[in-house]
Formats: sequence, structure tokens, C-alpha cells
Amino acid sequence: EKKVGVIETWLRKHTLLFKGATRHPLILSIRDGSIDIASFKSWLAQDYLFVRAFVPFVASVLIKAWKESDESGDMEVILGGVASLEDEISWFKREASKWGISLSEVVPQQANKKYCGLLESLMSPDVEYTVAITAFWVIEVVYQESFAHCIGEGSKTPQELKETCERWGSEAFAKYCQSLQNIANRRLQKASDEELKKAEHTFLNILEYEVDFWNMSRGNV
Ligand code: HMH
Repeated sequence: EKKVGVIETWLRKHTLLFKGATRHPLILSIRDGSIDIASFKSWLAQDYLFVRAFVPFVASVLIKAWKESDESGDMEVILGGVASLEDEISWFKREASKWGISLSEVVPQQANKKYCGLLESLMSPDVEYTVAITAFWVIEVVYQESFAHCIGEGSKTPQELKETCERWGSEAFAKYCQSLQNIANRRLQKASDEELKKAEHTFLNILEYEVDFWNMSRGNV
């Protein structure tokens, strides 16, 4: 018998917050073409720093999968994630140079520091695999849902931003997020009430931090 996943239940329960993170004004302004390029550049620079902190977080999830997972296939999915981050960092460097951004001079803003601090706390060995893989999924899916919206039917996304939107909005990235969701759902199904509570709290925390992250780049409007 196929039960409704825990994640689907959360998405229904927390629709407003999820929409806040995935239909943020910055994303809507990319989609309708009204984006101020200074805002885009500010987002790009800050996200480069975020992704550098995201790498050790994903590596920590890989370690937890190796130690705690009941399914050997989890490791391949997470390892694929680690591998694609190498390409992503190269992409950020190329993209930054295209826009004339000097990445070595970028100073992390408060919301970015806060979010990277959350990632660091989730790297602790005390954080269960179930909680960590749920966090990993939500971090990825926010970008997938956001940028897919910018390339969907009727979008007026400027040509020079399309490559960015494709990176996270592509079918391939959607599939990868689905794999992460399947792993998270499988684990959540078997989790204790205590663990479920922690995972849901982390899910909500991340959505809030994502909204704050988008908000950082609105100061330039
Ligand atoms: C802030 N969230 C942020 N940056 C990213 N690159 C991702 C998520 C990846 O999905």
C-alpha cells in the first residue's frame, strides 16, 4: 500500500511559507523581466559564498548516509550531488567574471552568514541522517521550484539570465530533487515522532532562511 509521503503533507500544511521561498519577488522579477541587474549580481556573489559552505554540508550528509542508511542507493545520489557542485563552483566563477564581479572581494551579508551557520550546525554528528537528508532536499528544491518558474510558459526572463535559470530549473535537476525527496520520504516514514518533529522544524527553518537570502538582494532596487 502506498501512503502519502510526509513531505507532501508538510507541503500542504506549509504552502504559504513554501510559496514565499519559491515565488519570491526577486524570482518574479526575473520571470517578468523587470529584474534590476545589480540585484542579480548581488545574489550571484552571495550565492557563490553559500555554495562553498554547502559543499562540506553535502559531504557531511554523505558520511551520515554511509553510517546510517538502510539503502545503499542513497550514497550514489548524494555523491552525484557532491560531484555536480564542482561544476557549479566553476560556473559561478565564469558567470561572475562575465558580470565583472571579483569573487575574492565579496563580503558575506548577515542573512548569508546566518544560513551558513545553520548549515554548519547541521553538519554535527548529533544531527540524524533523516534530518540532514530532509534539509538537503529542501535546500535544493527551493532553487529548483524557483528557477523552473522563470523558464516556464510565458516567462520574459532576459536572455542573459536564462543560463542561470536552466542550471536549477532543468528537468535533470528536477529529477535529482525527486531522488532526494524519495530518500527523505522513505526515512521520514520510519522516523520516531521526536525525529519527525526535528525534521519538520528544520524544513521550516530552511524555508525562512531562503526567504531572508532572497531578501538580501532586494536592497539594490
Ligand atoms: C541560498 N539555496 C541557496 N543557494 C543555493 N545555491 C541553493 C539553495 C542550491 O539549491
